[in-house]
Amino acid sequence: MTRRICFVTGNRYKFEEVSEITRRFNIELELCSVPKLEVQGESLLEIVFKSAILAYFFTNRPVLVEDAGLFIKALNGFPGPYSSYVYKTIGLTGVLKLLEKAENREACFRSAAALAYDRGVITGEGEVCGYIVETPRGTRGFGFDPIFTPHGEAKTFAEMSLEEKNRVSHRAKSVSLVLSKYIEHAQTALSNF
Ligand code: ITT
Repeated sequence: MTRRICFVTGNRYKFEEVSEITRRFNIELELCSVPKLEVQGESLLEIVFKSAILAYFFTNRPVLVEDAGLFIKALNGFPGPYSSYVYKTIGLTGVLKLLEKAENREACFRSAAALAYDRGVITGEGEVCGYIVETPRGTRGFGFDPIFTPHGEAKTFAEMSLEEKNRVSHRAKSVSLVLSKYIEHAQTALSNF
């Protein structure tokens, strides 16, 4: 049985990445036609949890929300929850400038995902750590992809195919966790029927 869920995002690259993951679970992903309401919160998890409930209120169908950020060690975790704003304002060049004198270039992408449906909200988190390269490389993906290389890899995210990025990414981890719990819950519900 093919299930359908809708994904609230304004980012088409994210939609493509997440579609590739949902296909592995035999789930068809659709773009939700509701605006993404980002509630202020302490953590990514808190934000997606609240956003997913709000989205479910509007759609009344299984709805997925995901939020991510880049946390740079030498900058005490900055830009973290401000990643979108930092990307739009100082961009890759600005971030590289902030790291000019840094000896430690380690950074982690973190992601939180939440799926709201008629039985509640399922959440999951994912992380991938690596380092910020000195010069941007690659043309694929979005955001900070050209300046981030995961540990154990030679390519930046922007040099990887979508499948390669999804093998290690923060988003693939959080979304896969949520989807496996969702399938498990749905199967339990059927067997209890
Ligand atoms: P939504 O509409 O889904 O919110 P968004 O682009 O605003 O899409 P996020 O809030 O999840 O995405 O992420 C905030 C920023 O963090 C995003 O604009 C990117 O600059 C950066 N970012 C998040 N995930 C990334 C990834 O996988 N690769 C590169 N940059 C990423």
